[in-house]
Amino acid sequence: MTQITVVEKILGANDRIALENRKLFDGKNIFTVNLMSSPGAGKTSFLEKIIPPLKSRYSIGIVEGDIQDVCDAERISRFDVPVVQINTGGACHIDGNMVKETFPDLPLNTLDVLILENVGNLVCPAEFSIGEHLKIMMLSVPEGDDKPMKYPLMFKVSDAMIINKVDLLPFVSFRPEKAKNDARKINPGLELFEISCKTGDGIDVFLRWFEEKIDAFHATLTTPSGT
Ligand SMILES: Nc1nc2c(ncn2[C@@H]2O[C@H](COP(=O)(O)OP(=O)(O)OP(=O)(O)O)[C@@H](O)[C@H]2O)c(=O)[nH]1
Ligand SMILES: [Mg+2]
Repeated sequence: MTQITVVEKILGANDRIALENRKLFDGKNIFTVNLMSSPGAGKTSFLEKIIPPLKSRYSIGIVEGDIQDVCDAERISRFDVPVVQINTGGACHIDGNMVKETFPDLPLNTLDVLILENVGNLVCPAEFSIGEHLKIMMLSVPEGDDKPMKYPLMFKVSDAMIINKVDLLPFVSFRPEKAKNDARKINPGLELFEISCKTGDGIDVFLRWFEEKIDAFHATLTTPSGT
């Protein structure tokens, strides 16, 4: 019982900070995305694919979350966009407070879109909101098509599931239809995409959907009734 009380308090504190973050993002018209997956599913590779086309339309910022090291932030910095690295020092997820601590290092007054690459983990990041508008989770083909049924919370809380590394389908026994059907059983509203960061397949379809989301968000907040 004692342990359950502690967990509830931690989540409550995080929810309060996430709400403050959300108010700040809304006030500054920054569409914010939490990108989650197991380690190595291809989150940074995906960002490397989508940043160049997005950059031509929007002012983009990236927050990289890792237990340690700055190698993902270095990969992103090649694209000449603002990037901040969070090192959790052992924690398996990014929480609202860690995101808040990046604000002094981000050009918040000019950003249109902020994307946070969470720590590679299919469990803990699903439990912590950071104040984001959209949660996107990535499942890569080598991980297996049983993941939605084994790690349901991640699929339940996400707005979109991206199946990555479809170029590897001929070499592994991953059934995309099974993964998609199981994920939709958990979350009927889940948007589904299939991509390969290696070949670029499916990236354009994702970008069309994503840009609609960004534009709809900015339209809402810039109309008089939305202010
Ligand atoms: N074949 C293939 N390999 C890919 C694809 N996407 C990423 N990879 C490879 O998968 C490995 C991990 O990719 P990353 O982008 O670093 O994955 P990540 O999710 O950012 O990893 P963490 O930040 O450590 O959780 C790298 O060797 C990539 O080159 C893909 O679509 N197809
Ligand atoms: Mg990465």
